[in-house]
Amino acid sequence: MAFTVLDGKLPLTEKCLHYDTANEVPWDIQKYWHQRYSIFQYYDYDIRMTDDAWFGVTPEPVATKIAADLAKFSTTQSLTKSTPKKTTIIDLFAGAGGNTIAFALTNHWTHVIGIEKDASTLACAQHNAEVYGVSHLITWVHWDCFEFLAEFHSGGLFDEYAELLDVDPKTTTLFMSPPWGGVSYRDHEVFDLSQMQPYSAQQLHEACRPLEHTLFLPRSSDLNQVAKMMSSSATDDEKLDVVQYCMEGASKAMVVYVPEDSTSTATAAQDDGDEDESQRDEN
Ligand code: MGP
Repeated sequence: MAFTVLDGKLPLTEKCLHYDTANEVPWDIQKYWHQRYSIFQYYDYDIRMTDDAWFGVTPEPVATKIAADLAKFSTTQSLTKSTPKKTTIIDLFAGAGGNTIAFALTNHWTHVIGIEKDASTLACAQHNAEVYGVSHLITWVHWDCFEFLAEFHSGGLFDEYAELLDVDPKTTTLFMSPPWGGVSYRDHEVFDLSQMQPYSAQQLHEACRPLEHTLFLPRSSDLNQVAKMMSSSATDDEKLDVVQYCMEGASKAMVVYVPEDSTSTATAAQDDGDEDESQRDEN
């Protein structure tokens, strides 16, 4: 697949849909369509989604809270330790744009980059960013994020796109909201992260290392696996921030904030009583 930093908009395709009424909506998306204003509050302003994107898009209140938390982390350096402050954020699975738009809306980042390999989904994201008035703040890359990361780590990527993609890995934080392999995670009390499809959590983590990165995972993900997986990304006396993001009293996802570096053993901490630190109810 060719690497393209977009200087303009991809055309909307027949897959970039906006459903006005319930009877237009495929049965397996009905539940999400009924939550459409929690997903995008400006849904009625012609928000576009592919049918696949409905399953994985981050609801706006959650995306907004994560964006605020990442902006805060980048200034307090609780995530970045003594490494340079982060000024660029890359959303590696941009999807229909929920998280990327939220990052842009913070007005915190010098660069917000959204990567998406499916052209129709990316066209939706670009269109949705226009609806939210932030398209001028986002650089879109039409590419596979693993290929992007391999090039990014090697440092050789950007000559061709120096103007559009002027970013330094040292001041970049990565965000991944990957596909989880459908909704079967709900069948398990504790979700085995090695079973995530098509990419295991370990594979995602390895692709991002050694850069600071954030993983958006199923709410029931196995914390022991998280701790083990991250054992080389934090020192013994550090704790990882692992946050349950909630709406209407129920968790939507578990988010793991992984610091830069890869040295010794980490402790995955999930405080269950402290509103500020772990259990955040968005509504
Ligand atoms: P859900 O699995 O439909 O559970 O999505 P929900 O809404 O609690 O439904 P219920 O039937 O359990 O009440 C929960 C959230 O998980 C969604 O809002 C998405 O943000 C996120 N999500 C779900 N899936 C299947 C994916 C996925 O494949 N990838 C990503 N990144 N997020 C997902």
